[in-house]
Amino acid sequence: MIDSLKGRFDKAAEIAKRHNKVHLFSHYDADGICSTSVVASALRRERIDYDFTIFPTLGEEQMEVVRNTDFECMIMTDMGTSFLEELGALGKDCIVLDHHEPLTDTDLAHVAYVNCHNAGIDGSHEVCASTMAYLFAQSMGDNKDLIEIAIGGMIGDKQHIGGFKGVNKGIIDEAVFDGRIIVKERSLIPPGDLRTQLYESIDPFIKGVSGDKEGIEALLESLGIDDEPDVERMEALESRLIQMLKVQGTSEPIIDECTSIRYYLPSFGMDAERMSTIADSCGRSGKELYGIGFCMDHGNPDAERACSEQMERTMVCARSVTPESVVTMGNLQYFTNGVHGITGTMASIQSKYLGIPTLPVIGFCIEGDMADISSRCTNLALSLGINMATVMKECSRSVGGNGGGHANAAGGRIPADRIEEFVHLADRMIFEQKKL
Ligand SMILES: [Mn+2]
Repeated sequence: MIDSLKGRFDKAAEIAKRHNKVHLFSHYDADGICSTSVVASALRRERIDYDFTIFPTLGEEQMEVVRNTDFECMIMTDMGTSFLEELGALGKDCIVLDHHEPLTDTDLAHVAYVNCHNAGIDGSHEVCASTMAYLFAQSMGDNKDLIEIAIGGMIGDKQHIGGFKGVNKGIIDEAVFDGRIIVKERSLIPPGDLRTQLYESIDPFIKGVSGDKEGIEALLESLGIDDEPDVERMEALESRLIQMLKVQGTSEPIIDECTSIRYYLPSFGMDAERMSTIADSCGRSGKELYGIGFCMDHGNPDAERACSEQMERTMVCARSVTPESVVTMGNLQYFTNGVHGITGTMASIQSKYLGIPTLPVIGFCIEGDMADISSRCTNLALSLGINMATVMKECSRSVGGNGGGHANAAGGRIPADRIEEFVHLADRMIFEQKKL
């Protein structure tokens, strides 16, 4: 089915090749940073110069930045679907590679729009922006090696959970066959420096381990583990961690999802989940230059340092989410967080590991008179009929903001003084969704 998009990718590549310089716009998460890096690498090989701007979201303010940026051609990845008309109105060459649900499928004169949804392919589970960027790169030239970067976006968007599917699976299988990616055994915690992996573990978030240095030391000591544990001790550690997850109330399917196959990236010399985390942390902490450099050059010490700093901030925030700080309503849970770029991660932790699994989680981050919203819900909540993309879109609009995303992970931006009103509308809408 992806073949039906080939013409669109070829047209996009043809447009890009007409220019000496292209401006890239994308999202600050792993998928945004990795898709930008894939596109930038493909452009660099064609000797096309590039510049980039990374946004936390795409709203009116960011569109103003786009309008004021000097370029003749731009490529937007991981966003743009909700602003196609506005992009067309710029009268410049715009290429949009997105996987979010399309509000329109316009054939605008200056916009080359490629979205997997237009070929009937699910953009929540089997194609992310990095997949789209990878396919675009193949229309630009022989760029199969860029899969080592694209996989970071797939993992960042959680599309590897339960095994890669559909288009992603086809691409990953080919890369594994070609030896560009090495498949390793399943494990709960990614391979790498043990203490770092335990400390920075978000998926799974384990109380008394994640972000807890003393907890980790006590745990390792109780199992007689030092720096280089043998297989047997690693197995004992893994069983203990699973037991801890069960005690904190994490469901079996979620534990099973976390115990995923590991992909080793030879040019990075690290596990793909680790690579994804570094790209994500750099993007979210405003160090996109390091993140993109790290992806394109297959390593960067500044990016690794930025990652530890961001993970430290994330862990402090994650540990601050306590039952007392979360408001539970009949059909949702919500909290407010003061640190930018972390709310989505906190919502995800609350949804999967700490909160009530049937209730979607909404996190607000207030900045000035606006509030950024990140929402998450579990597969269990999805199975009840909940769709957070609709909730974010409709309820944000009702209070004078905008929003959208995926059924299980969506966001928005609204006036901060209308949060109360927003949560009541959302609570009502989720109740209605469950009835259908
Ligand atoms: Mn994405």
